[in-house]
Amino acid sequence: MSSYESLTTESAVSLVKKLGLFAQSESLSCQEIGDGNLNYVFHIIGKEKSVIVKQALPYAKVVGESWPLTLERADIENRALRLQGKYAPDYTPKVYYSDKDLAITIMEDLSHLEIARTGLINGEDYPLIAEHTGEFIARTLYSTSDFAMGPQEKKKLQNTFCNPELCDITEGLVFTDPFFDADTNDFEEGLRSDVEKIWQDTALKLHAAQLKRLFLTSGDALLHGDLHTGSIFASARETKVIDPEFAFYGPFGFDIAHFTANLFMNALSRPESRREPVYAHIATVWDVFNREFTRLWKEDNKEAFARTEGYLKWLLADIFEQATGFMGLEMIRRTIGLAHVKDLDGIADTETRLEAKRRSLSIGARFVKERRQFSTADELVEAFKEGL
Ligand code: SR1
Ligand code: MG
Repeated sequence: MSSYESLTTESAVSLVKKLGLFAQSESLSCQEIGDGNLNYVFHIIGKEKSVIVKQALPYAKVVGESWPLTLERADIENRALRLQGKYAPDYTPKVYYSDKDLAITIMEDLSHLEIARTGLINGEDYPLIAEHTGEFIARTLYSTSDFAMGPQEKKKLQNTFCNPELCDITEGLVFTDPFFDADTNDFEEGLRSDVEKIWQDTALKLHAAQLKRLFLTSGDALLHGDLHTGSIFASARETKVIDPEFAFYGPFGFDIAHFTANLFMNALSRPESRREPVYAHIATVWDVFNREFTRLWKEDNKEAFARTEGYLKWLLADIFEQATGFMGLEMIRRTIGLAHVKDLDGIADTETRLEAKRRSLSIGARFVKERRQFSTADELVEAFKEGL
């Protein structure tokens, strides 16, 4: 029988003391600081150290108890963090303790950093964020792929990261619902005619269906699964990727697509004169991803065809094409689906906000439909500028 009960600030403090992370006599401060959609996050501070206690709730916090959700995701997150910590230690928070029954992970306190989405909205540029995130994605993906592990070991690991309920959220909220008059959709009335055009755009729906199939069936590597700018803590020098509860074996292009889509949506929220650093991040993350993936491919590869001329070049081009499509879908769903982004929702002036959301929809749709016609990040940035 499971011993799950949801933590309070008091029971979170008792737990960290019982685990010996702090002395029984120490006076600790504890605050629930979770502002995500799904979990409680307790920040516990002592005299000399501090920790984060993250607990999954048996339902989606963003909707309430009417949307039950598996607690298994805490175990997925904890195991994904440990693997990401193995392959990309500089960019992953340290895990101190986890408990499957209580659905908790106790980890490094990153409160000296800031959630990148918040910082980017407030005009921070984080000069190293794209380089670090590109390395994180290339290393975690390559290291869990057939190329690095060999098919047998990879399949064994893949079996332990099935994550059907969280994948179902993505399949619904990202790939399906925005293209139909679904109850989960949430958009401003001023966008209704734009949204109805999307629902009637058969060509766009066919592309969405093709990309959804890729997400459903491609098990290339262990993805983070939700790598938007709210899943990154950053400063001018450091980057840490958090919250891999959506981790599962999926297509290589998915994580980089969500990172770049959220950068483009941040660019939409900035005045034109402040957009260049964001465009530079999009070029850098692709450069670094390609460079690092190539380095790992050449250094350690179990695939017999690894040195076959043209294979790596074809694979990187294929990843770019699928990522361009996934990026467009993320730009569409964050505008009209259930889960929005503060970058766009936070634009105070109604007409400016609606215009930015219309741009996110039209540019997103172009990325989805024309994904085969782009081959470099600079071309994506050019297309984005044309769409403004
Ligand atoms: C009910 S969860 C809504 C969204 O929040 C997560 O961060 C994922 O992006 C998901 O789609
Ligand atoms: Mg999250």
